[in-house]
Amino acid sequence: AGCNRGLTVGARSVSMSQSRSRSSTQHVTAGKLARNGEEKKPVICVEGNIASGKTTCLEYFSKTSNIEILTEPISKWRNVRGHNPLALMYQDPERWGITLQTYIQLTMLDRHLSPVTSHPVKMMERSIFSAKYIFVENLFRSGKMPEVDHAVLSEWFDWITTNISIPVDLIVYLQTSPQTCHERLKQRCREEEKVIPLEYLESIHQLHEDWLIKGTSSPLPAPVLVIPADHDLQKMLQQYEENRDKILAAGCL
Ligand code: D5M
Repeated sequence: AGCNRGLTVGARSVSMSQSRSRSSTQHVTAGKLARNGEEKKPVICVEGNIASGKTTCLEYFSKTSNIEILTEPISKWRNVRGHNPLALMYQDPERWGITLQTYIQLTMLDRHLSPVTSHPVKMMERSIFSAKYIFVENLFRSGKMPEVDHAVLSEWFDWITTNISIPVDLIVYLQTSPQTCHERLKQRCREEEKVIPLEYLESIHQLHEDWLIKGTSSPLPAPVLVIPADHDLQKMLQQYEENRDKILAAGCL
């Protein structure tokens, strides 16, 4: 109530058209099995390339706002009953891509459906949508995922998004250059990621741009707020401060 539903998001490029977003949202949420008694609260997904600074963004909001933060379940991807499908995927994507992506799809769905808490707003690191539209598509398009694996994953994804309500109210896109991500990746030194070349980050970047900026690849589940994220920590925190109210008002967009 009291929200201006015609509001256009974002200072820079809220570059998707509202009508496109709305129809996509309807496509994603229409006629779904809603969880009994679950109240509607705004859901914000923070999207961006690997090492684009999502953790810093989430930390800023967890410290400054009454908000529920749901990080990517990466510890699960690195240890499922003693196995590390994330490392296996980086070592041999043709063999293990489907294994990791099936598990990521499950764990991201679990995040989206996480039980209601008392926080008025929910902020997630990535989404089931970017898992499919960015990472699965990248594996497939680069010839590292067999067509049959892609078909099976797509059937799962389509079933899930047709039959289960997965509302998203705002996507915050941390827009970086692949070079910046490559530098940050080297600094954080995560064991599995030592094999990631710049070209991988360039492909992931391009898919983000096609999806969130150009609107030419996959449906948008929500409006997009773009935050340029090549800057140093201080400038990034300043941008989060400037955009804070707008982001937290996501449910009104
Ligand atoms: O991503 C954490 C790590 O997880 C990084 O190595 C990328 C990887 N990742 C995240 N989502 C996916 C999907 N869907 N497929 C394959 N790999 C993925 P970070 O960007 O640091 O949060």
